[in-house]
Amino acid sequence: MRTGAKRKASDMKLLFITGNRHKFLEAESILKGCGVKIEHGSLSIPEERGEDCEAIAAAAARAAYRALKKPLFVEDSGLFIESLNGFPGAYSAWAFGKLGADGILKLMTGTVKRGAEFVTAIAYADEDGVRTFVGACKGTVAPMQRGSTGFAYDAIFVPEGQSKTFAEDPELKARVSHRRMALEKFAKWLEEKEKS
Ligand code: ITT
Repeated sequence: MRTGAKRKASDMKLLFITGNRHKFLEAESILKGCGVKIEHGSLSIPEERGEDCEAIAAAAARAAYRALKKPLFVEDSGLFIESLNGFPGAYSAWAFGKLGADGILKLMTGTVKRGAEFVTAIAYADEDGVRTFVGACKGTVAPMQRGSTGFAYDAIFVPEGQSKTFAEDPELKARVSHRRMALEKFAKWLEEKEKS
């Protein structure tokens, strides 16, 4: 028998497996606006190594579904900095733990080229397999940390066409972030799935 995946999206409480509370709260708020309710789940799944957030998220969703046997989604994200050849990218969590945002700024000392992109890959798994939804937000790396909201690299990332960092303007982040872009695609797909 099908489980949560066949219920109406508006009735569903989808399981989001993540160890990052900030990600969960942002996703909860964005998806609520799309009529999708989520619940938090924790599961220790060894993360696949690689540079591609989409492939990492897909592997994690597959492993989590194999373990829990219920519809769920995971997210893999990263900040890809042009002048650092995409670093920290899919290694963002690790790099933040080792260097922090200031360590990344130090690597960029004297760098005029400040382009960067935040990427989020959502992977949803159910009995039909895995679907992925990728969102991106282009911007620049600020010369110093600014702002006090959000998490990790929010204080050094300024989205394209803006002057404030994500950490200075959480409402801006909620409107234009990589996470919003991926989750909106995901919510749209869930809605279509419900209709079919
Ligand atoms: P889970 O894998 O358990 O979901 P995680 O934090 O380890 O949590 P990732 O492997 O996807 O998740 O690491 C992404 C890292 O990228 C995250 O820990 C932050 O350092 C950074 N990051 C991702 N999204 C961000 C955002 O919106 N703002 C600031 N930093 C972000």
